Amino acid sequence: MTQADLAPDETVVILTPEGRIAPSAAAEPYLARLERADDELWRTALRQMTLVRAFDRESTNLQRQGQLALYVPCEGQEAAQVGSGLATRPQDAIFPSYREHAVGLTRGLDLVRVLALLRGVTNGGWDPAEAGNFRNYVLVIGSQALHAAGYAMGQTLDGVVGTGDPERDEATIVYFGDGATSQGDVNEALVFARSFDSPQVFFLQNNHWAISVPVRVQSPVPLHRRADGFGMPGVRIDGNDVMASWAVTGELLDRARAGGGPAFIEALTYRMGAHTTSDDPTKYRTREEEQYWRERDPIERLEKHLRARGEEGAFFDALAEEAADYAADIRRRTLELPNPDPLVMFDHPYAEPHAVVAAQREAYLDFEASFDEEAGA
Ligand SMILES: Cc1ncc(C[n+]2csc(CCOP(=O)(O)OP(=O)(O)O)c2C)c(N)n1
Ligand SMILES: [Mg+2]
Repeated sequence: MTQADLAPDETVVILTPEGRIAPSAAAEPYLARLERADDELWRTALRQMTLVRAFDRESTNLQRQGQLALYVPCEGQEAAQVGSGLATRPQDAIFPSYREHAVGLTRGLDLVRVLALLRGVTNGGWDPAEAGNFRNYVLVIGSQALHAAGYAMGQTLDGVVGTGDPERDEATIVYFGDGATSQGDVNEALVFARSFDSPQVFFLQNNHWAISVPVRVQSPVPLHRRADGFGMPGVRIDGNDVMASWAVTGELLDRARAGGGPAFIEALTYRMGAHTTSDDPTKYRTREEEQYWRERDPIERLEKHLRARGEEGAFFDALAEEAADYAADIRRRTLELPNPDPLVMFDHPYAEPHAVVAAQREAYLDFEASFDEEAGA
């Protein structure tokens, strides 16, 4: 990864790493939208990014302390996620993979539900209807792209696309990673979306790694250019620039809601931490690369911008305090999550009784009973 990858002619950059508004040539079509944003929006964005980072670090600690089976960090990707999340409208449908905690926050998801999932005390995690239509996480790489494609086709069939009523028109946004672009599901979803001109935005977070496989192995060409082959616009953004993420996603979601069809966004970003808490990135990547991205931190650049705009220190102090309280509250509520009755896991795989599940349930009961026998012996 070099600066050349952020070539201004191909990448939408609005807020530089130094916190200055200096739009690249590719940003030109999105600048009118930027006029609609005010400092209040950017304060909201900074607040959400800061809360998620505190959540991320607290959750990593919880996993290390044996309180979670696994944690999937999103540190470094907050701008891509918060910017695009804030660009959605309440009626839109959001299909995440498993790292989109910050998008969830923008939609009103209580992030304790993510930790309930990773603590293994819930099967699905949350009810999307109560979480801003933020759908459930999936671990099968790329599968959500097809779920989203089907949902978006349904939005067209429901007649909620291109009605001209901005409160009514809907779109779907699906998040996936650079590794997922090699999956059949993602490619099939792109074909379907364009064939049916569904109201769907494909949001790729290119965090440069699929566990230990670098993105250059997934694709010899910049991934946003693949959109051309599917017949839809492909826009690359500086994914650590919350303004670029917000403006481009907003523009392409508007287009989709109006009946203009699907579009593809490649957000260039970086997974600062491990793939998950089961991974050790020191085995496959260099300190220099990590340092390069540390210097492009999405939160720091927005903070610099707001300070330059005259935001007082008291705002940042209050935010730091709020983030610490938020993390402490997440910890407390995670430790209080009730353990479900283990037999519940056999209740829902099928609507009707099923012989294999019944046998597994019996085997589990025998297993449990064996502890009583041991204790009695
Ligand atoms: C179908 C499938 N194949 C393999 C895996 C194992 N796996 C889990 S995460 C991952 C890498 C995904 O990388 P990417 O799409 O770039 O997403 P990121 O984790 O970087 O956000 C793989 C191969 C899986 N979960 N599902
Ligand atoms: Mg990746």
